[in-house]
Formats: sequence, structure tokens, C-alpha cells
Amino acid sequence: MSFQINTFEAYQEAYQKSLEDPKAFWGEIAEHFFWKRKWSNVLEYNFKDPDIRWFEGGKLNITENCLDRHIYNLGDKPAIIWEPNDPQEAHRVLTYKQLLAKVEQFAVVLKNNNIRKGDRVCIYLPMVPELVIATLACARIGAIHSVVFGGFSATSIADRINDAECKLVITSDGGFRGNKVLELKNIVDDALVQCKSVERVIVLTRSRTPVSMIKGRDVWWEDEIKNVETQGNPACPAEEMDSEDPLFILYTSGSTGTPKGVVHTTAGYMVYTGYTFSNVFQYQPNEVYFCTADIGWITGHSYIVYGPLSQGATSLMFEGIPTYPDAGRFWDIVEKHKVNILYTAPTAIRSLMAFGDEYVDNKDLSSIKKLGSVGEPINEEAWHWFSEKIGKGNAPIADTWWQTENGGILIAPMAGVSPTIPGYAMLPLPGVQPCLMDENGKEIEGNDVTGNLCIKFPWPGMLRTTWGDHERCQKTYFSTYENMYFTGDGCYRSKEGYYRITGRVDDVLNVSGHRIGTAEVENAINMHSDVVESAVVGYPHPVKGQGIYAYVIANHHRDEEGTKQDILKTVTRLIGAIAKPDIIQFVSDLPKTRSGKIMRRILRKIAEGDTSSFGDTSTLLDPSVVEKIVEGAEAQK
Ligand code: 6R9
Repeated sequence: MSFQINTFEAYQEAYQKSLEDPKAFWGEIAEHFFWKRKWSNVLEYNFKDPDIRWFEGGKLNITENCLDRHIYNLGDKPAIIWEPNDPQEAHRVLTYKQLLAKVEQFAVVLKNNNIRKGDRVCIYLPMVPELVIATLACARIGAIHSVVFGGFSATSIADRINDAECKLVITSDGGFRGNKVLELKNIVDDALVQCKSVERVIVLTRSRTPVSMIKGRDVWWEDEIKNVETQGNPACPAEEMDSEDPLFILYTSGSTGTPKGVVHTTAGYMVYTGYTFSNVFQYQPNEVYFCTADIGWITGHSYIVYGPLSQGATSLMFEGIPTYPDAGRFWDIVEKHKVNILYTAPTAIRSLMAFGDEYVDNKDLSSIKKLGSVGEPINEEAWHWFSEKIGKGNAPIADTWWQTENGGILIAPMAGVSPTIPGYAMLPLPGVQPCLMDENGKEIEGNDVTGNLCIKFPWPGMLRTTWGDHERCQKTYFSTYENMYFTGDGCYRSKEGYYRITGRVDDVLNVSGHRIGTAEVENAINMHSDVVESAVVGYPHPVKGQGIYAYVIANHHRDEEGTKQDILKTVTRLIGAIAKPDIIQFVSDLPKTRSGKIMRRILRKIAEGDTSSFGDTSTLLDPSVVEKIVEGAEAQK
């Protein structure tokens, strides 16, 4: 018996049941997992504090659900297929049995290095199998992992390590991405200058990049493994965790301040990612599933690692980038490993589309049965190309809408079960109660309406808090609308009741599917010694979805181009290359209201190239500022 729903009628029934009796609904689903002790109460919550508890009283370990429980039936089934950056290098396969052995072994390494339940561990690794091993080893002993994406700078890592007071960092000498080598350990060394809490760094060998190993602090992964072998490879039984014990922290950008550490807990996250993985992708026993995300983002956590593994799936992970050695790489991987399910991002689709069909046309993609999209709204052109060129017109596309804070997919068609429309995330999954709210805090009923997207009722995978600052969690997500979780997204509900996400309604940008706060970029730009003030907005970008447009007031101590390059360097150093503005326009003033607020609405319009009408500008302190910026923008084109 499985909890997979295979018909639209069954979906409707499940949805209805989840509305009428959510506790019974989720209780039945949770029965499909392995518990050391069963829960006593399915759900206790209020959205005011917020205080959200799923499956209280339950005892479990997520790695027993992802590994141990599959060993008897699926021990020799590939759990992870790893495709390296360089197609000439051999790929690797780890069966469930092998993965479990490696996870136990590395869990012992963690213990040998003084890591215990509740300790925080920062993981800064490239997309290699050891990233999965390290992540699961943390979960095995109840240490809380905080995976930091390999594209973030030393300063960003330091901020994240300090916020969570991590005791240990796991990294590698370097990582391969296309024809670049990322010097991960050297970046970690720069970060650690500012971090007091870190006692130990474990360094995996990957690129043979020279690194400085600091006596008493840094040890090699391989040496640590040898030590465990000398110990006779002791087993590492899974730590007994409470349902609500934190599993991991993942930092994400908001509209204000520094990134916040979203906290996910054990049982609810496990149940939700497993349930949604199985249902959205309609995973069948022998299918090969390939999610192209990086494990440094939530999509990788939930849908490369935890969701697929808890369901005994074969999860393919890829170290490199879609355009290396050429723009046919994804399709080579599909052909080589006979991928059945491909889950990727609109930005990747658009970029590959632009290279032309010759990279696709000669590839055998006949194994593809189902497709998924995530991270940002997908435009119709990309949807059709994906459907026709990759899915050959008969692979359903699941456009999955969700967020880091959600843990798993909230609104999406179930592949081949639900109807699809290009650009629509369609219908909420069972257990998810979306609603649209107006500016005055009232729910907008009925169809063919647009509003701010909220969720009315808890689902097991939702965030519980933001690390070290519960009030920030309350303010950001639960204060805008009473008794609701506010997503920050705008949404249209069609005549038929289908949901279409229209994009963020706050100051969060979505650049190539990566979330970046405008305030974060502004803070970084303002750190440059020549910068007086700046304002950052998004604008439509043909490949990235959104590009970053920065208006900057600066004193030039170099020529304009020099200052621009210096600003880009500053942002790269402080956040990472992903936050670099695409366009910098120097301005002498910013459009401000009499009370000193920047009118971003106007700056957004200029960045979009739409200067026909700026709406009501009567509150502007000096309207002539706008004309000057428009002239400057036009001169720059
Ligand atoms: C999973 C993930 C979340 C934000 C979210 C929304 C946008 C994600 C989308 C989508 C339209 C989709 N987003 N999926 N917009 N259609 N299918 O991406 O999490 O990095 O936290 O980003 O991404 O704006 O609010 P995260």
C-alpha cells in the first residue's frame, strides 16, 4: 500500500479529506514511514506566535527512513547516481547499501570530531556524493546541518556560520564547475578569520587545489575515514530524534536585512517531502530521477536528497553546469543514464533554448516520461519548448510552486494525473489551503481574481522558526495577515480555479531562480568607499527571469567604468557572483518622497524601459530627478 494517488478523482477525494479532517489525513500518510515510537498527536498549532508542532511524541530518525528501511528490498538499487563535471571522468553509483555504509562511517567521523546531537555543522561542498553523505551523516547523529551554496563568498559563509554558531565546517580543497575551479577551502579560510565557534574543518580531496591545512583545526576527510577503518568500521545506530527536533537550517533572502536561517524539523519535513515527491512526480519503482538543482538550495535538500531517498528512488546528481562542455550536456546525461524524470528550472530551459535545437535534436531522449519546473514563473515559450523538444509532446510538465520556507511543493499538477496549462502551477496538493488576500487584509473569494498568496492552514513541511530570532519569523510570515502564512508572492486564480504565480510582491528578486533581497545588494554596493547611496530593482531578463538593476550615487575616484567594476567586485566579495548587478546606472539623485522614502515603483518602470507613465508622482520631493534618471537610462542603452 502506498500513499501515491494515481487518478484525478482520487486527488479530489484526498484533497477533500485533507480539508475535512487534516489530522486523520496526515496521520494516515505518516503511517507509511518508520517510527521508533509513534506520535501521540498529529498537530498542535497557532499562527499567532507561531507555534507549529506535527507528530508530537513521535521518535524517529530521518536517515533510517531514507536508508535502513530500504536495505532489505532495495539494498542493491542505486540510491545516488553521480555524474561528474567532466564527461571523461567516470560516473559513480552508490546503492542504498553502499550509501548507508558511507553515511554510518562518516557519522562516526563526526562523532570522533566531537560533534553531538544539536550541534550545528556548516557544509560547503561541491556537488559530489560526499555532500549527500555529509548531510545524511549529520542527520544520523542529530547534528543540525547548514548547507551553504558553493557560489557564496567568504563573508556570506562567515555570516551564516556565526549566526548558527557552527562547530564544524565540511568543505573540499576545490570544486569543478564548467572549466572553472572554485577554491572552496581557501574561501572557507577567509571566512574563518571572522568565526570563533568553529573548532574543526574537515577537507575532502576533489580538485587537488593547494590549500593551507591549519594544525589542530583542519583535517583531511580521507584520513578521518582511515581512522574509522582502523577502529574496525563500527556501526553508527541512528540517534533517536523527537519529531520536532531541528533537522537543518537553510539561509534564504528576504526583503530586509541579512538572510535568515529557515529552520526545518524532522518528522513533518520527512513526511511532507516524501509524500510530495511520490505524488508530484508519480515515481515508479525503477525510474531514474534527475533534479538539476544544487543541494545548496532547498530544491536540492528536498528533491535530490530527502524526498527521493525516503521513497527508495534513484536520484541522479550532477556536479557541473548545463553548458559544459556544451549546451547539450543535460541531454547527454539523460541519454547516458536513461533518465525518466527531469526536474529543472526555467532559467536553464531558456538558456539552453537560446543555444538552438541542434544540441537536442540528435540526442535520444526517449526515456523521458515526466518533467518538472521550479524556482520562478515559467514563460509560455520555454514551457512549450520544454514540452515539445524534451518531452516530445507526451511528457507531462509539473510546474511546481513552493519556497525554502515551505519545505516541499505546495501548488503543482501531479504529473500525468492533473490537467496542465503553460505558466500555471494549477492546483494545491492535498493538505494545502491557499487563499488570495487583498491590501486591506480581506480574503478575495471566487475565481478570476488576483491577490497576495497566503496559506490558511499548516502543512507538515512548513518552517517552524528562523534560527535565533523567532520574532523575525513571526513578523515576516505571520503578521501581514492574521492567522495566515504570507508567501510574499502575487497570484492569479483563473475562472476554473487554477493558480498562476505572478511573482514576488516584496523586495525579493528572483535571478536565475535564486532568491536575492534588494536590500542585501544595496548594502553590499553601499560598502564601496565611493558610493553615497544606491537603489536596486529587478527588471525582466530574457534568460535569468529577472536581472539586477542598480541606481548608484557615487563620487568617482576612478573613471566610471573603473568604479563600476569595483562595485561589481565589492558585491562579489560580500555576497557572491550571483548577486552582481547586470546594469549599474550612475545617478546624481534618487526619486524620494517628502518623507525620504525611495519610490522604487518609478525606478522599476525605468529599469523595465517603460517610461510612458509613472502614475501618481505628487508625493515626490523633486520630480526633475526622474527626468534626469530617464535621460541617463536612455543614454546608457
Ligand atoms: C523552491 C524555491 C521561492 C520563490 C517563490 C516564488 C518563486 C518558485 C515557482 C516560483 C513561479 C514557480 N517560485 N517556484 N514562481 N512558479 N513554479 O524556488 O524556493 O528559492 O525559496 O524561492 O521562487 O517567487 O516565492 P526559493
